[in-house]
Amino acid sequence: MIENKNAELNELLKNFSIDRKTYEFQGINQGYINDTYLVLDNHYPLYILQRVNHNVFKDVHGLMGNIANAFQHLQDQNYTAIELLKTESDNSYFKDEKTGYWRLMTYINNTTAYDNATDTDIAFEAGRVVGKFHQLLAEAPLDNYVDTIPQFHNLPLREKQFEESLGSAKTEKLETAKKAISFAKETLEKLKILDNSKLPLRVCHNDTKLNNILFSKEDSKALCLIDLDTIMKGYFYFDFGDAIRTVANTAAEDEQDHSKITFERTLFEAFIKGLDSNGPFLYKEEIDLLAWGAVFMPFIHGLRALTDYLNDNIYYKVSYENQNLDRCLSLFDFTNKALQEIGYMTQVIKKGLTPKV
Ligand code: GN1
Ligand code: MG
Repeated sequence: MIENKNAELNELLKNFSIDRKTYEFQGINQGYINDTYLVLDNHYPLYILQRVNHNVFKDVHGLMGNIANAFQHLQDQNYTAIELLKTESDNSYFKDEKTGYWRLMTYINNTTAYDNATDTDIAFEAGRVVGKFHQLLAEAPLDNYVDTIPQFHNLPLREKQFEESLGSAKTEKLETAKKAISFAKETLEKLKILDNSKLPLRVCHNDTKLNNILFSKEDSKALCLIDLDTIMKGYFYFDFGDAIRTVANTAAEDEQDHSKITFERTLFEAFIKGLDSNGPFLYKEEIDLLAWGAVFMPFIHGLRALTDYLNDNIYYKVSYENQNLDRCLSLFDFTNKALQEIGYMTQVIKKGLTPKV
């Protein structure tokens, strides 16, 4: 079976402009969406090969265009560039009739990613590199970016999908998820105060959880952001909140023991310092809403996980039946903890970040 898979993947690689060799492959089972393999030559890692989930990403051509556009701006001595390897016909991805869309990227050696921040240096570096990403993309023309998942972080849309799942879910599931459902309803009401109308749209990453940041094993510096499928227009608080839900929280996204879930103030403060180390790049209106991002993002992810649980796991890959519910409960617990820190976060943000004028 594995032999077959290797042969299949080697066959696929023949479509890319790289040395003709027999490569080895290691599956990377971290993501919930795409299939990812490390490509090795004689045990030495060279590339990352990915099949893009076409069920989730309808416009792969547009998605790859977004990445290529962003790469043109993500050039800086403090930001490590990733490259896309071209196909034999000079494309940035290959479409296989049977298995779908594939892309190949350079693997950056001696790097690692963290699920949680274990110390303030990691949190600082995460803040610095998320800020750098935004600073470099601040001047990028927005019209060049298509919406790879339309309304990805749009709460009214996620609310509608949640309502629909309530209508079709099995009675046992509605019962099991009772607490989560009532927290969702309450919090949806609270978040109605969020007003995006004064915020500038930016090119965002839209999936800035900590393990999408690559760190150097040599000097522990954050190098760049990976997993670029959701690069598209958005608001800065999306990227801020998605980072905070994993940087300031020391527990896993599907942690079942909620006593382990904490909002770590020292990690939050270090992240803000890291953001600020880039100099001012955010407008006052964005800074004013930032603390809510740290509530909004864990909540919207929890809501999506809950919806998928009620829909019998049709969107996320799950490793056991109730994993989506566990993710939801853990994310909602952190949402609640972040809600209690709104006043504190607002103060730290106001003191720590200088608005761009
Ligand atoms: C999904 O597969 P992965 O981990 O890159 C999801 C993100 C979530 C993440 C974890 C396109 O990303 O929004 O942050 O799971 N991506 C998509 O919850 O839905
Ligand atoms: Mg992703």
